[in-house]
Amino acid sequence: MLKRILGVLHDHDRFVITTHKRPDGDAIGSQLALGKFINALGKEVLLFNSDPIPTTLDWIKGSEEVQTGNTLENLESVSKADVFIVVDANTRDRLGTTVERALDLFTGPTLLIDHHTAPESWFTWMLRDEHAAATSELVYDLICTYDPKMIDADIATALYTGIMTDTGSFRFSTVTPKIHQIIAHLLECGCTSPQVVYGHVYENHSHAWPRLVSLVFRGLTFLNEGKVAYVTVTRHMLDVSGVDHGESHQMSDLVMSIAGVEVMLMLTELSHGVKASFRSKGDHHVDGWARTLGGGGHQNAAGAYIETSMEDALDLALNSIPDFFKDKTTTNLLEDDQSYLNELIGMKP
Ligand SMILES: [Mn+2]
Repeated sequence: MLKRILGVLHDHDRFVITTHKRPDGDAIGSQLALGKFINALGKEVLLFNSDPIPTTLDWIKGSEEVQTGNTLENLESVSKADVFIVVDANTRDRLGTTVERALDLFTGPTLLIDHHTAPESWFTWMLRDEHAAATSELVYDLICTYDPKMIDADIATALYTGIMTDTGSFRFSTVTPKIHQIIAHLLECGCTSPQVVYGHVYENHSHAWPRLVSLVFRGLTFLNEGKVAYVTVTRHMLDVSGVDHGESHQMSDLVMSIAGVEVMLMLTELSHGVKASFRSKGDHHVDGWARTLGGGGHQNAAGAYIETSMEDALDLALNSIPDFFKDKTTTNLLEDDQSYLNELIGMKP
């Protein structure tokens, strides 16, 4: 599979690489690393996104090359490209309206590199693994299959940032020995120090941030004996505190840090609807919960966009909780285990 994708890169000359709207560390990390790699192969690359890179990530080398507007120049590059590559997103509407519009001008083949479930069917080629910790892990594998020496300090830093952010700083269930081996290699390749990367991404809050935290946590609610917690971030709270909604998503880590909380829901009011963010620990599959609301994601982190008022979104989300928990608690024993238990019961005097 990796060789086949390298063949695609080898056989073409002009590439566009895009990623999802409101890009996160893995989106930008995998995009910049892949872009630099393809450049190093002597090919032309346009990095093109719907939304600008947030300040928590715009220090990564290469960020300044990412284009965001539907300018004539960008649209011309998209229409003339040989291959359109999407990283860290697998549906058209995740790309945002700017990229969606540009994609209308593109008639060539498309390549998906991603670790989310259920991709749309319009991709010509796919490098995907839903068990991968991050899209950056897949980009790492791709580059290393070509030549591990291609990983320079900039690529290493971009990939490190992607893996760090998508693993919750190396603590999610997706973290394997292989992930730590990759990280060891990235550090050997001259990756920026972990402390500096973490500082840029997570220790970068505005002075308005604690005001928002206090407003949001006043409304923190526990359900199911404290196993489920939810918070709402309203437009009003954002306005009063002066925090941009892009910064508010880190609230979910604070909620998950409360003892006993296994599942978290955060609803953030946007201009035309509500963004629902789900987080969980262990075996609670929140992607199922997100799917009932038209979204998706991973086992322990998922999201949905609900086009209603905050009140209705909260109703919809909370009404789907009981099913969600029922699904997880009524899991039947495996047939073998059940017959073993039956045997034990049969052996009772
Ligand atoms: Mn990702």
